Amino acid sequence: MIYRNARPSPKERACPWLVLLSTLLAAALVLALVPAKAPAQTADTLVYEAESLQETKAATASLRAQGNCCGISWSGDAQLLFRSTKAGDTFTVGGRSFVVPDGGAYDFSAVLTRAPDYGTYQLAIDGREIGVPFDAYNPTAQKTEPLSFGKVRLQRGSHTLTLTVTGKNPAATNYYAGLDVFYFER
Ligand SMILES: [Ca+2]
Repeated sequence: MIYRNARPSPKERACPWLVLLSTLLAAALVLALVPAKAPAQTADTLVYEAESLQETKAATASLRAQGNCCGISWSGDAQLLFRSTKAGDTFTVGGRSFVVPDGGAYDFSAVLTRAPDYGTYQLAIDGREIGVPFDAYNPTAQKTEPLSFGKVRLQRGSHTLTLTVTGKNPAATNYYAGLDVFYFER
């Protein structure tokens, strides 16, 4: 009768570790490939962080990048904060920081911030209003899901984005505005 040695050979002992190692490597690869919730920059999707549109053309009140705060984690860890104090306050940004590589029709959407001291405002691209005024009031600070503002036709080259405060919700304590990130999808 032949008795097989119950102890595994060194090669056999190594196998479970190899299997474990390959499983961990595979899991790490899968995690690395899981897409983020927001659209990613591709040939057909252009992504612009609002706070990176730093070439300011005009602003009637303080305009600056604001890092994560108030329990909100923004895309790129920042938003563009406009500390407007009245209806009619406006700013325009863009130019060299808002360049579209290929002309065409794009669906424009934006992640915006709502807060107790935020007003109502209208967005415009290249001076043309897009969508309806957005009421950014909310009893607590939070960012929105990507909100659709409709289609916009963009020529290849640089563009501008304008925000104009139109008023505020009666419950809002000020006229501030906060923009996180913009998406243009063909
Ligand atoms: Ca951002």
